[in-house]
This record gives sequence, C-alpha cells and structure tokens, in this order.
Amino acid sequence: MAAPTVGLLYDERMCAHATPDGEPHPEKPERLRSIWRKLQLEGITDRCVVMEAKEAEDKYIAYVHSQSHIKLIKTISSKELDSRRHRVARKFNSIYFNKGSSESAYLAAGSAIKVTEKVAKGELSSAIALVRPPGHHAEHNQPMGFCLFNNVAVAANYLLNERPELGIGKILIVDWDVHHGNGTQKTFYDDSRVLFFSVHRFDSGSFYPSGGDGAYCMIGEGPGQGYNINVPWEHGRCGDADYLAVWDHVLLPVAESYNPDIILVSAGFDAAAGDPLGGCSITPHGYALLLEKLKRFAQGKIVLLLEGGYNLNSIANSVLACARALLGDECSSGKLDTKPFESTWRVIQLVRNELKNYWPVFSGKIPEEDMKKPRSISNLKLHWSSDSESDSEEATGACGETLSGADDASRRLSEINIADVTSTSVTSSHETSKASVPWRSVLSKIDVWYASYGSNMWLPRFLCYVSGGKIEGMNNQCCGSLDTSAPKVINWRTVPHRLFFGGTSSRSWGKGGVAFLHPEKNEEERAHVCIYKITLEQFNDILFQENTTMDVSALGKIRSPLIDLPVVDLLLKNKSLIVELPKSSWYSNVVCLGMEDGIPILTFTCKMSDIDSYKSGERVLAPPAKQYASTLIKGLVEGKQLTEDEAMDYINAASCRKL
Ligand code: X5A
Ligand code: ZN
Repeated sequence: MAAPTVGLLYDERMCAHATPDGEPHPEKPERLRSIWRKLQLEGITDRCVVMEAKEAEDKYIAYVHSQSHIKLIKTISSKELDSRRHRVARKFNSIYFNKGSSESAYLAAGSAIKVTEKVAKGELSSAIALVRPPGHHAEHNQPMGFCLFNNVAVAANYLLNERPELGIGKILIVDWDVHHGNGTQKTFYDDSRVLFFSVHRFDSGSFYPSGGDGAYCMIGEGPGQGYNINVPWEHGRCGDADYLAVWDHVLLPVAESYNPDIILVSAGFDAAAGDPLGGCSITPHGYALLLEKLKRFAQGKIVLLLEGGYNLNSIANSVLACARALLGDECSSGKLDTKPFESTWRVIQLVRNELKNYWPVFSGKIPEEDMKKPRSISNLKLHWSSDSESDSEEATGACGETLSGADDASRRLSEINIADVTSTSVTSSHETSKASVPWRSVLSKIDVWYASYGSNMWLPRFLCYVSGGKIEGMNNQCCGSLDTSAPKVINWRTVPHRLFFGGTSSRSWGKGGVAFLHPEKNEEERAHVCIYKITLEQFNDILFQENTTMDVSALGKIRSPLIDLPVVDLLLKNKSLIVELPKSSWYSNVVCLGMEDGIPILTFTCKMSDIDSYKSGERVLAPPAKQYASTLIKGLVEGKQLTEDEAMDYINAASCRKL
C-alpha cells in the first residue's frame, strides 16, 4: 500500500493569542512551538504535507456561534478595546484576551475547516492541525475554558452544510481531551449526523467544567438520542489501560455500527502523563494505540485538532506518537503493564447499559476474563484536585500526592470538601436544583448500610436525619436529608468494637458524654449496631448533619460528596478513612465494619488520635446524658436486642470502663 499522505498544519500566527501582560498561563503560545520543534527534530515535518492556517469566514462560524459571540471575538482585539479587554474577559469562565486573540481564533477555526475539507475530499489521507486557542468548551453564545470558537464543531458543520457533494453524512467526533467537550456536545445534542464521544474526568461533577453535562446519562435528545456518549472518570490517574478498555468496550463497537464517513478528534493532550491540570497518565505509546485503533473506520479519514494539553514535553511527545501512527509507522503493541481500575469497569458498564437500546452491541456481556484483577484503588495515589474555576493554575499541585496511610488521603479530601461546604453557606440560596450537584444523582443509585451504635439505634431519632425534625430531649432541629425516603431495610448485628462515651456535652443532648465506637477491632468486645440500608447520597447528608450545622439549602449546594464511589472502594480496602471535617466534629472517621448482602456497612466515629487523648486524660470519658441514654436504650429494646435491664447494664458498662 502506498504511504499515506498526512497533512500537518502549523502557523506561527496562532501564537499571537497570549495573556495580555505576559502573566503565566497554561494555555500559552509555547505549546504550539514545542510541538512543532519536536516534529521538525524527528523528521516528521519532512514526511507530511505542511500547511498554513487560513481564517474562517463568519458565515461558517455562524453555524455554531451566535452573532454577538462572533462580534465579540472579531472586535475584542481592536485598539479601542485595549483598556476594556480585561474586564470583558472576566465576565467569562477561564478566558483571557489580548490584541492577537481575534486573529488566532479565526485562524484556528479556519484551519480546522481547511484540513477537514482536504481529508474529506481525499486529498489527504489524514491530518493534524496544531491550532490554538482550543475550541471544545466554547458554546453557542460564550467563550469558555480557554476556548474562543469551537473549532471542531465549526469544521463538522462546514462539511455537513457547505460540502454535501463530498458525501460526508455521518461524522464521529472523538474528544479525548481530559475535560468534557461541553460546547461540542451542546452543538450536536439533537443531531444524529454527528456522533459525539467524550471521555473525561468527571469526579462526581466537580472536575472542570463542573456540573452534570458530562454525566453518562447525557445521551442526546430528539433525533440525536443515542448519538452523544460520555465516559466520565470517577477520579484521576486513568492511563493507557483505562482508555484502551473504553476503546475496546465502548467506542470501537459504536464506531463499527455507526460507520462514520470521517473522524474528527478533539485531540487535547491534557490526559497525558505529566500534565499539570489533568492528573491522568496516558503515554505517547498509549495515544498511538488509541489512534491506531480508529484507523480501520472511515477509510482512515481522521483529523486531529489540538485542544488542551499543558506539559510542553508531554504534548510534543504525544503529538509525535500520533503523527507516526498516522504515517503508518509500526508501533510496537506489547502488553500494557497496568490493568484498568475497578472504577473503569464500573463506568464502562454504566455507559453500555445506558445506551444499550440505541446500540445493540452493548447488550452483550463483557467477558469476565477481560475484567479480571482490576487495578485496585488502594494502590492509587489518589488526588482530590477539583480543578475549580481559577484559570491560571500552572501547577495545581495535584500530582504525586502519596496515599501512605489513611491520614494523607483524608487531608486532601477535607481540603476540597470543607472548602465546598463553607463556600456554600455564604452564597445566597436561589438554586438548589439537583442538576447543579450531579453527585447526588449518581450516589442516589448506590445502597450502603449505615451502622448506628448511639442514639440513632432508635428509629425515630435516626429518622430526624432523614426526614428532618427532632425528638424528645434534643435541643436542636435536624434538617433532614435531601432524599427523605425511609431506610429500605433495618437489621441488627454485633461488631467486635468497644463502645464508649466521651466528651462532656453535645449539641443535641447537652451535658454528658457522646457514644463512640473504638475505630480498631477488638475480638473481646461486642457492640450492638443497628444497620439501615440507605443510599450513599443519604449517608453523605447524615455525615454532614452529624458534623456541621447546615440547613437543607446548604446541603443542596454541596458540590462534592465526602464519600463518593472511589472513597467507598478505598474504605473496603483500608477499613477506615478520616474525613477531616471542621475541628469541632466528633465523627470524622468513617469506618467500614464489613459487608452484608454485598453492600458495605459504614459508620463514623472518632479518630485514633482522639483515642490517645482519652487515654492520656487530655479528653475525658463521661457517662451519657439521661435523655440520650434512654434513647439508646429504647433503640435496643424496641429493636428486640436487649431487655431494658440488659440495655442499661450495657450502657453502664460502656460508660465506666476505661479505654
Ligand atoms: C481546552 C482545555 C481547560 C480549562 C480549564 C479551566 N481547557 N480551569 O483544556
Ligand atoms: Zn482540556
């Protein structure tokens, strides 16, 4: 077979877009230069058809963007706007402008059109367009996320609307940038001529661009139903094995059925190992494999359009690997040394299940063999970066946080979540919609057992945390959970942990000690626990209520849960995890007491360090307040675990013995 003709578009003019006063920013001109230099050095530029950029015409951009958006980008670089540019940029999310922005944006969109047209015509076998600013976050009426015009969406619309004679009726867009391609998704949400596929970090909706748009249930609407596919990672650290699993079990089967006429890749390289924003770990070899696997579709008509990617070496090496793949260089296909994460299989199953009515290939089962021995989350250096709104994080400090003991993880976890909790209490409450906190819809589908060992053993008291209210003897009202449905099942059991009462007073019960479970197992001990089958969403709301004072509207605005799926995975392996809530919280240690019916039994208690201070006398053990104790007793008696006398003895014993 003849060597493929690969187009390579590079133009120094797209380096004109830069921060106005040279402030550091990850989306910088050097990105393009670093890639270009690498390709020159490796002889790639000599083997490709090198092309220059060309500005897009307004009428083509108008297929995607509003007139006011186009006008904004057109005029933003004019002299008259010199002084106001900064103020305009601030109105948008993660956007900067300078005097070169307009030209760069028009060149990026025009270049996307140019290369795409040549590949569609067959003048080129495939192509790479090194464009910036990137495009996939830009929406109909607003630039965002470092993106001004949505380059890939403009190019796709150009083919469909302006070049019908080229016979391109079906376009597959593969968005492997680490961020969700929200702008592209919206552009084609009801359009079956464009199948939009995006794999991205989601982290329960807290990863940029935060919200629910990147969730797996966003499958398109109207005639576009089934033609929008999101694969949302639960956490960072995903690498070659995870992406290849998604290719094999989601993307490739769909591509096979859809049979696209051309493939446009929103090729961000911020999921590459070493990227300061992404926290994932695709290698150059990994990118080559992902691309290689797409070559059997659309007669190899593939166009790569650069999106994000912020580590200069990583992006240069990744693009190099992609260029070699397109040029037909053999890439050694040895076995990968890691397996996909457990969470990767979970996400793949969710996506396939959601779309099985549209893509019959998803009705088949994934061979057990493939899913054997997944990489466990406990081997993972988790990082809890939420990559929130700030747009100039050169380094988020997200990488390389080691998780040696539970303490490390908890510290990082708390930094994110506490910030979220406190910021919600100051913002005014006008939107408590579920859509703004996507983690709720995900965690509402997961059941856990909540094990209570204190007054929550009495059902009416526990229900205060679910449906709100208070009972006899309590000083304060509980706000209840957002989901007020009653526990699905209630059971009892004993656990090999010591029950004790510590502290001198509590918010709810006044003077007296509060019940704790010693976090460590002790086979000599038996504590009674009442276990409630509730959702993981409810468990989070209860944990929040136990440890902070919040009302329902504050609860509704918590942007990420304390306990999400990867944390549950971690709990199953590490048994306990400290979620350091505000200082005054007693119950910041979440402990997994085992499993029942395949569902984890979770509780929360004090930290091991608190046990030490009880032992040293720095903190005091104290018997529970009368009302509090009688609530516990009622729980045990009504739950038919003990007689009243036995229950009283049980509590007395727990309050007198020293630790
Ligand atoms: C194209 C791209 C990322 C925006 C992150 C904003 N944008 N914090 O990667
Ligand atoms: Zn990105």
